[in-house]
Amino acid sequence: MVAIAYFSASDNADAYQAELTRLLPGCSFRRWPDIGDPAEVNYALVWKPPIGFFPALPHLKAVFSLGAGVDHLLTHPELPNDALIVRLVDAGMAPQMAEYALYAALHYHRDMDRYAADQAAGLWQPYPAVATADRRIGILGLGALGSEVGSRLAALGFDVAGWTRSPRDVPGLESFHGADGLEALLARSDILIILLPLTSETRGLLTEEKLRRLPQGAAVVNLARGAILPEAGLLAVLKDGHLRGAFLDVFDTEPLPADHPYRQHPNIRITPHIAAQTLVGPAAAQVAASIRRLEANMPIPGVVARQEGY
Ligand code: NDP
Ligand code: OXD
Repeated sequence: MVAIAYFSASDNADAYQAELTRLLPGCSFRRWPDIGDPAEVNYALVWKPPIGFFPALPHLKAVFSLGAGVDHLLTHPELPNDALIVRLVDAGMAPQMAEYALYAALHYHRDMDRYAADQAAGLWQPYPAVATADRRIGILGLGALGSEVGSRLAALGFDVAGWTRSPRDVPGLESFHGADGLEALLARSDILIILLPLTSETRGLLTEEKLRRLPQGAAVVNLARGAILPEAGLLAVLKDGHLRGAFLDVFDTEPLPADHPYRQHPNIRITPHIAAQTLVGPAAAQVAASIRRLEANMPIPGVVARQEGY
C-alpha cells in the first residue's frame, strides 16, 4: 500500500491529490494533520513541513521535496535519518529558469537599465553596442537548472561558462570547478547567474571580496537562495558602482521586509521567488514515477546526498 502524507502552505493540495491518486491508483493521500493511521504512511510530499510532522510519521521510506531545493528539509531539526530525501529534477522548472535568466541577461546586455534611467532623466544618448559573442555570462551551478540555462544562453550566441563542485562538461560551455575555478569564472563574467543549492559550502559564498573579482560594471542575477549572496557586500559594490545592478528572486527573509533596502534600490530589480515555480503536472508525474520505482526496489533520480547538502 502507498500512503502519502502531504504538507505545503504554498501549493495546491487538491491538485496534487487529484494527480497522485490518478497516477497511483489505490494510493491514499493524507493532508497534514489528518494523516489517519501513521503506521501506514510510507511517503511524504512536502514544502517546509512544520515541527511535529516527522515525529508523527515513523515509517517514511522517502521524503519528496515539492521543489528543487532541499535546504528547507536538511535544516529541519526533526528530519528522519533513515528516509531518502528526494528533490525535484527539473520537473518543468528548467524552461522557466531559462526564460528568467534570458530576460535578465538581455536587460543588461542591451543596456535597458541605462536607457530606463536616461528616460527618467530626459536624456537621449546611445551606448555602444556589444556583440552577443563578446558578452560573457557566468553561471554558478550547472545542475538540472543551471545546465539548461547555460545551454539556452549559449545557443543564442552568448559566451557562457559555468562553475561546479566536480568537473562537468556541458556542450557549448566553458567549465570551471573548485576554488581556483571560481576566481577564474568571476573574472570573466559580465553577467553572473547564481543557480547553486544552499549548502554549508555555498552559504555566504559571494562576499564583497568575491563580488569585486567580477569585472567593473558587471551585473548579478540570483535565482537560487538569498543566503548565497550576503546583503552587505552586494549593497557595498552597488554603492560604489563596481556592479551596475542585480536581479534578485530569492532572499534571506521571504517575503522581503517592507523596509528592506533592496525594495527601493534604483539598481535592484526584485521578484517574489517566482523564477521557476513548481508545476503540479510534471511534479506529480515525477513523484509518482519515483514511488512506483521505489515500490519495485529500483533506483530513482534526485536522491539527495545528505553529506553534500544537495
Ligand atoms: P542541482 O542539484 O541539479 O545542481 C546543483 C549544481 O550546483 C551542480 O552543478 C553542483 O555541482 C553545483 N554545486 C553545488 N555545490 C557546489 C559548490 N560547493 N561549489 C560549486 N558548485 C556547487 O540543482 P538544481 O539545478 O535543480 O537547482 C539549483 C537550485 O536552484 C536549488 O537548489 C534551489 O535552491 C534553486 N531554485 C530556485 C527556484 C526559484 O524559483 N528561484 C526554483 C527552483 C530551484 P556538481 O555538478 O559538481 O554536483
Ligand atoms: C525550489 C524553489 O527549490 O522553489 O524549487 O526555490
